[in-house]
Amino acid sequence: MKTITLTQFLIEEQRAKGEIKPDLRLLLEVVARACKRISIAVGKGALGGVLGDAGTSNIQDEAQKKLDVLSNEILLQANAWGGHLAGLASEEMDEPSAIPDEYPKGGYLLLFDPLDGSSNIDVNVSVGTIFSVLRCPEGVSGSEEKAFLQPGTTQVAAGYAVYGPSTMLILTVGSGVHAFTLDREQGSFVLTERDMMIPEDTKEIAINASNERHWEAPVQRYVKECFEGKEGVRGKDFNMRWVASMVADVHRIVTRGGVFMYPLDAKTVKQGGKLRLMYEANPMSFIIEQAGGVASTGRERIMDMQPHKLHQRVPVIMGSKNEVEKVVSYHAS
Ligand code: AHM
Ligand code: MG
Repeated sequence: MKTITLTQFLIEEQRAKGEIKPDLRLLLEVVARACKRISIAVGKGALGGVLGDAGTSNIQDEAQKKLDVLSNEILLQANAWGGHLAGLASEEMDEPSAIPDEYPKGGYLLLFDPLDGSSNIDVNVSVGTIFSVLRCPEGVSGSEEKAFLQPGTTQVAAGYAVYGPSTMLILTVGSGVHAFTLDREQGSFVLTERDMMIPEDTKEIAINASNERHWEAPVQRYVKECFEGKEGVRGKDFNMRWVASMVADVHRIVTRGGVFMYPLDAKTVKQGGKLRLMYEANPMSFIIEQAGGVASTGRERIMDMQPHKLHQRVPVIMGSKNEVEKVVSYHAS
């Protein structure tokens, strides 16, 4: 098989479609390099002394793991000097981070969840990095929150790295979704699947079912009907999977179909949902839509939402087209 590395893929895409200019290519390569470093740190586990709590908490009052803090540092350091960014924002930082004065600034904004699913770190279950790339609006500094408050439809690129049995990078620049697998011996990401497509139908749902009593009626109805299986109105058996790492659950769905739901519930209604719009829901929605799926809050397309704050939360229902549309139709009725 002919090996196509991430660099070669990005250059060839630019030649063919003109979408990946050198500064965007640099950005994506730098993010990929940072993900390699995070993959190495995650892979060392207890041997690297990186497991356990950092003893600090983030703006959402969640206890930070040592690897949350380390992954954030790796992404910040990697992206500081290249001259491609105007600013960065992260789940683990209260405010956007400016590019240090000694380095030139570029036209892009990078948002990330440095280590998603971090409750899984200490039990050796897959975690990941999620990222979203925006353009910095004219006349606004990339260290200001307002620069980042753009709907998901304006994303230039998005992706995630999943640190599982193998490390993979899944990427879109708005023309399909492509998968790269880390060749650990060579140290490079190699293209392993082009144009991933999510099947429109599925028999697999992903939801934290312990919240059932807190969900809204449309989600309760949908999940109940799935669980009734062959004997119920759906007339087929459904399977359920919940890793509690959005990256791992979404990766399964991008690979073989399914529906991922972290819907609005009575516990999170005040804050608008559990997952974060800017660096979790939007980039994952971009990937899902580019792979032929649908991503909704139940009431509107996630990527159409006009954000009003950086750490905004949002209900998330995404994955196989026909199933997500069914959940949305239950909300409408
Ligand atoms: P994190 O970014 O702090 O890790 O939180 C987000 C994670 C998602 O990866 C996952 O889908 C969800 O939280 C799991 O939540 P729960 O523990 O309520 O099932
Ligand atoms: Mg997360």
